[in-house]
Amino acid sequence: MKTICILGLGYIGLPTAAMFATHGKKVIGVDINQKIVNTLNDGDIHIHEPGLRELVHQALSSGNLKVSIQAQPADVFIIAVPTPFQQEIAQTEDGIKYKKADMRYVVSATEAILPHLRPGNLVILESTSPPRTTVDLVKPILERSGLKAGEDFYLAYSPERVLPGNILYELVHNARVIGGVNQASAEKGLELCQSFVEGEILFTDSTTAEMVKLMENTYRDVNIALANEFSRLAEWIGFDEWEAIELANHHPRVNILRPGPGVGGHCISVDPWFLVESAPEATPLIRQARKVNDSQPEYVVKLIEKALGGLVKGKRIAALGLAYKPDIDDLRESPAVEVVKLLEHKGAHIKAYEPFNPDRKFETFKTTPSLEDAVFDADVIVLLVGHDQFKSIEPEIMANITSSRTVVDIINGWNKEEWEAAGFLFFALGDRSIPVRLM
Ligand code: SAJ
Repeated sequence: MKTICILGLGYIGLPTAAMFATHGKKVIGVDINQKIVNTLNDGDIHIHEPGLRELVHQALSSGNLKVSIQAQPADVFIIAVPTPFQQEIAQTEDGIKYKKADMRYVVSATEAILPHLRPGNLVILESTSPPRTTVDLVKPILERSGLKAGEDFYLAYSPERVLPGNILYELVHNARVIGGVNQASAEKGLELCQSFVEGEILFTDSTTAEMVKLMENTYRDVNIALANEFSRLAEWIGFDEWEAIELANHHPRVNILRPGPGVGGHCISVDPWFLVESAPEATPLIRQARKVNDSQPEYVVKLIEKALGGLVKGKRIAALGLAYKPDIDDLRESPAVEVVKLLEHKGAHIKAYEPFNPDRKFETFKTTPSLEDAVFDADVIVLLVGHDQFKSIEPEIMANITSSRTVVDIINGWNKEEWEAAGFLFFALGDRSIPVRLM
């Protein structure tokens, strides 16, 4: 297994390609987007991820990594293309609404492998996919070659579970699950992973491996929904949710997650739907959690309205952070972007500052080049994402660069007493001091 062809050079494919290439494998990284291929060939990268630029540079300059828009013959093929959901909402006969996975990229990546598939090859699907994708979708396409999966070539599903922001460490150190269509396929996968994985490598069948990934992210989604629901209770009942969570988490079997503007990214806000799609009637809890998390931006907007004494129309709002989570540039499914869009829709004038995406154009607004530009004439400053650079802002310094004397902290990033001492009215998600019920 000397040569590896990786299809999809995104958040998973590119780090994986660079990792194999810097561990002695010959890697062909394939992306259908010519712009991405050009960027990489020009020595640049299209993703912000700590350490990735250096690793890709090392991989390319060693000659072990080559990038191309077309798949090429190899010993191993790894599919790491996106699996978004379809835009149209599906519905069961009983009227249950749900979102369905869009598997077009997996299908076309698998079809791109087909002309190059040879006896003895290993194909690994890494894209998060609905249960049974490996056996029901990928296998039949590859078997159009006349070769049999598990007999003539090896086929496995191995979910990638690295955390954006910490990808390079987790690629090496996380436990890895390999689900083969048969034992021999899983063993081949193990042999490959051993070239750089230092975490435990665990075997199973391909459908169980698909479920492992979906269950992990769904577990997280449901638990974040609970934390978000608690933030609504904080306003109803009048307690400080952050303090209550901190105290509850001293219990040896409790670990309540953090409330926030909602759940974003391409994983946790998407993957639970893959389970719902498989059995809409059997997944009411998962659906409800999605509903709670998807409605959290609306709730946050109500909180901002409250802080402004009722209406946001005509108000100048400085939004700090648009990424889907702290210290990364990724804006996919970001609830912070959703909050900004909802505020704009209600007639607010938004100035959003996103340090990892300054001066970026959105449909109806553009991010400011600097923090000062966003806040100087604001009526209210809203902290939406816990980027380190925001959490370390001194309230006295902010007081000097803004006309605003009101802040709304959605992520528990700032210290209420300090901001009040600097002359700000301080509102926060999950804070007892919100006087009137918002719902
Ligand atoms: N969030 C909260 N409260 C929390 C934790 C997260 O509101 O207590 C929000 C974040 O702000 C963000 C979203 O949830 O909007 C997701 O963030 P995350 O850091 O929990 O996870 P992701 O989406 O970046 O990465 C997840 C990880 N899965 C799990 O932790 C189970 C990662 O290991 C997976 O590899 C990744 O999904 C993936 O690719 O599926």
